Amino acid sequence: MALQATSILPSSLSIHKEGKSNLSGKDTSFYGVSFAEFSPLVVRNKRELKTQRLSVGQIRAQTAATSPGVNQSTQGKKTLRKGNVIITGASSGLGLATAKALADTGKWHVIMACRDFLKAQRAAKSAGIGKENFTVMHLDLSSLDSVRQFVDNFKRSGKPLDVLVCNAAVYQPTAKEPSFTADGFELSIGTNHLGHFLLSRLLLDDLKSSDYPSKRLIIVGSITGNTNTLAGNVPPKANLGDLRGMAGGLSGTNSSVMIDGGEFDGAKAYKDSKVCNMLTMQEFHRRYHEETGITFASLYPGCIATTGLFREHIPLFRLLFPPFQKYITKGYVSEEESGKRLAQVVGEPSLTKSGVYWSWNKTSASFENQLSEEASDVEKARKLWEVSEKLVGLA
Ligand code: NDP
Ligand code: PMR
Repeated sequence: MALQATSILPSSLSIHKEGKSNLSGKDTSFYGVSFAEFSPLVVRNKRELKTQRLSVGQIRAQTAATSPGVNQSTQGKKTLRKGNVIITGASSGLGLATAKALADTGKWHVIMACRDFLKAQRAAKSAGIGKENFTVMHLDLSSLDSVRQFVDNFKRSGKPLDVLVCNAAVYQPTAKEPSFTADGFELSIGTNHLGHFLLSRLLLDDLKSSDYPSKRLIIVGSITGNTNTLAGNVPPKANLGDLRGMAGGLSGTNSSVMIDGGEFDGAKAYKDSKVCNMLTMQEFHRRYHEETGITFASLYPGCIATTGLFREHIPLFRLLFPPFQKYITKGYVSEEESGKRLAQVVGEPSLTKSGVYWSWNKTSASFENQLSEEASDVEKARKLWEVSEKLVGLA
């Protein structure tokens, strides 16, 4: 009996090894490819079979069952099933544009994890996202209870989780006084970092047990948190210091509301939160990539100067920022283009490498970018992880 190579697809994929996906380099439609495109996966001889550590009996058993991550059509043609991707903050800007880009392929079902249910529904509708391609689920990242509730609801839905995108953020550049999350953390760090930290930790097992060929956890970073760039040197600069404020709970009662223990500064708190996002991605990579095969990635999608992120900035800034980025720094990207970029990090077969901070050059080609010294500090990442675990009640 001829062995059906297709029946052992997932155990054959070598996507767990950094930068060595054995998916065809030419294949740009990873989502929904026909099986012929996975030709390197064919088991050719007994020795290969041995390395797969599968007996013929096991293979027969797997042949009979549905192949993981795969649907069989009535014509017998096998295609990858629709991927399920959760995107936080998909009600506007980058998150919405990414949801649109993924939904338009017909190969993804997008779970829009948003704090304002109606806004998200309306946004999806006006973006033209087909009803069958998205679900809105309530998530308020500024409440750890809400994060836990969201995770429970998602688990109860019975859907597999293939990709998680931590995209939502708040930016308070003009705030004179700090504001706080439901749990009493300074709002920017609490929402952008701690909410996502808990969410990712609670959903890690779901990602791990997904049978999708490439599962990913993506946390959106930014150039402004990286002090090895011009943009990252515009004051106030990101700096987590020795994390003394964070260790004190960021509540402002017995300690500072800022991670480094300094005076409140909304713009700095946002940039610090982006450093936390990039450090967290790398710490996930170090702790879990080998064991789980999950790809952990971060990115700077370009300067999307028109989004709601700048809603609290003064009107003059909002007027001048887009032309400044378009014509002076040339760092500007449209929301649509940024969505396509993040969608690549979600699903492109060429971007399976884990532990990478992706950026795009002037011709919109992706490349592995360098993080600043602080954003790639291994010891700081470990410490941040441990302090964050305590604050969100995981340790
Ligand atoms: P937007 O303000 O358009 O999007 C942010 C999203 O986060 C909104 O959907 C918002 O919801 C949501 N959000 C805010 N607070 C919460 C919360 N407590 N719970 C759940 N969702 C919440 O900004 P962008 O699209 O620009 O930002 C998206 C990501 O891109 C951020 O991580 C940002 O740091 C990053 N980024 C942006 C750049 C830019 O130039 N704009 C550059 C580099 C990175 P709601 O719609 O209800 O307000
Ligand atoms: Mg910046 C190559 C130059 C470059 C780029 C790519 C950005 C991106 N910025 C650049 C340069 C400069 N900016 C310079 C020279 C200045 C001084 C005039 C400047 C100023 C500036 C301000 C006041 N830039 C800003 C602000 C903001 O309030 C934005 C911010 O920091 O949000 C946190 C911002 C940004 N500049 C960027 C990007 C991507 C942002 C916004 C969003 C983000 O990082 O998430």
